[in-house]
Amino acid sequence: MFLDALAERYRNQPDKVAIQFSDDPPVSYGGLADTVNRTGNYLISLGIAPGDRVAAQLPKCLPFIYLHLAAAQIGAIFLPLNPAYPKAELRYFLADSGARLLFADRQKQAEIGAIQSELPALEALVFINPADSWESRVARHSGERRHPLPADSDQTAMLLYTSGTTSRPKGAQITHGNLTANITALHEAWGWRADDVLLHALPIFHVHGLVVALHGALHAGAAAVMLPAFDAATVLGLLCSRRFTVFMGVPTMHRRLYQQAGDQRYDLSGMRLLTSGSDRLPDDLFFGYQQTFNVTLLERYGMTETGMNLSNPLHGERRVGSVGLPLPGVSARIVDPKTETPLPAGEVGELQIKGAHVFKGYWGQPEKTAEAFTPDGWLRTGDMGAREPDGYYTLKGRAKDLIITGGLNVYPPEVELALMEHPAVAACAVIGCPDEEWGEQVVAVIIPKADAVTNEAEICAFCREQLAAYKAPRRVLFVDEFPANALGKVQKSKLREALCG
Ligand code: MCA
Repeated sequence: MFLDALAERYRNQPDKVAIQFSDDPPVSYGGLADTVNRTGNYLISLGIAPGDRVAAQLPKCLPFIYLHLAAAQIGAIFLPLNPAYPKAELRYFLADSGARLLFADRQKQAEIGAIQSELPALEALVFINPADSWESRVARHSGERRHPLPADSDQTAMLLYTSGTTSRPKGAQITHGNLTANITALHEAWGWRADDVLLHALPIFHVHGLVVALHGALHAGAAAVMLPAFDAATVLGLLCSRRFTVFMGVPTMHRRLYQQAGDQRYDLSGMRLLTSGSDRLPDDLFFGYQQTFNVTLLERYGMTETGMNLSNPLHGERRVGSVGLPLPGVSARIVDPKTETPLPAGEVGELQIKGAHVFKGYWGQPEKTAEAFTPDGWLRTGDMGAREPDGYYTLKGRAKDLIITGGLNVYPPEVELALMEHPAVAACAVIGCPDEEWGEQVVAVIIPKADAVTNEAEICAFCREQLAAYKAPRRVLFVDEFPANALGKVQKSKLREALCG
């Protein structure tokens, strides 16, 4: 399993650099092992047992990584939470998961300090200053691992919240076996090497940054240089430094790097691997990278519930507009959305996935889990696509109501639920409007109540109290009625045509 492979790296290359945050001294594989073991013993001293949920709402920092690896190592379930989640969302995730422990940024103490009294399962809320030395916090605990690593591949290692057509997010249970299958497939497909140096500019509260990027590097025994956040000028400068071999980003990041380059030409061909994912890579950006940076981006496709499924090849044709071929161990098919019968090459249908990397199910929601799979075990991705005769897949939109903005999924039902809490809103529909930088922007279309007095700024501010800022509408449009079909269902495609401009 992935933790056994990591333990091998700890033993075989203790002095090699594993992780380095730009402002901190580097952490070696031996140092990582010691601090993760101490953190695991620290969590046990706080009463954490296998199966318990340990949540962390922290900025991108070493304590977050130590807690993640330590929780997995002692058989607990790690719940990474976006620092942008306001108290309302945090309360939901903690209640739904039954988290026993939450590590949070001390800067949020005023905002969320009282939350513990509202959550009976939350036995401890530990505020930390991410800049403080975590090593000194756990120093009094043994640096020896006193417990065997989890051996049950079906044991849940992480809970990652994601939504779907329903309104509230669901906790996707990612198991030790899922992580192992995913990371070993990517290790093989992307040719990870111990002498790779990853430039890591992604958030680490999602699969992309935490698993595909960071686990990818650690599994290979490589080095991960962590930037606290993405900044185009900084990243472009570092990519040109020839210190790095791997970089992963979402299209919004790649767009900014491309814009940062302007009319200048750069040669990034020394980079071994540059990937794009979490949203569709626009064709102009694919070709723009070839002209401006002398590299061809490798586009891949994944989901929170599966990690990576399809990828353009490391060696071989990287096809513009395609998400490539099934990764090792992944089965993919295109089916008729109504009959679920497999479709021949070239025909558009729903993409379905099978493999050891596919998640266990949604936490506490057996019925939603059952809905996610066909009777014979294929995962319904909710993404529409087609398979070319030579096996390459292209995505053709979504069967589900979903907006992807800056590489983050926003589910309109979740935003609509928040909007309906506003006293001036009689009805609402949330749509995604195309945006060159973000891919899509969240737009709310509202039918106000009779004689209600409100405006766009007030509605946006209201949403930002309920939801993470990236989910809040960027624009609010007021209408008298919605286009509806014969069943009275709002036709969002007509709203997009009429209002997205
Ligand atoms: C930040 N803002 C956003 C987003 N991010 N608005 C819409 N969509 C976003 N994604 C807003 C903030 O709320 C803020 O608004 C303003 O932009 C500036 O905030 P800042 O944090 O400075 O934003 P940024 O630095 O410009 O962020 C852009 C970004 C970020 C770096 C592209 O969005 C990002 O890191 N995206 C990657 C997300 C990711 O890791 N996705 C993987 C999911 P205001 O000023 O009004 O407060 S996993 C997945 O999708 C699957 C598994 C897969 O295939 O990978």
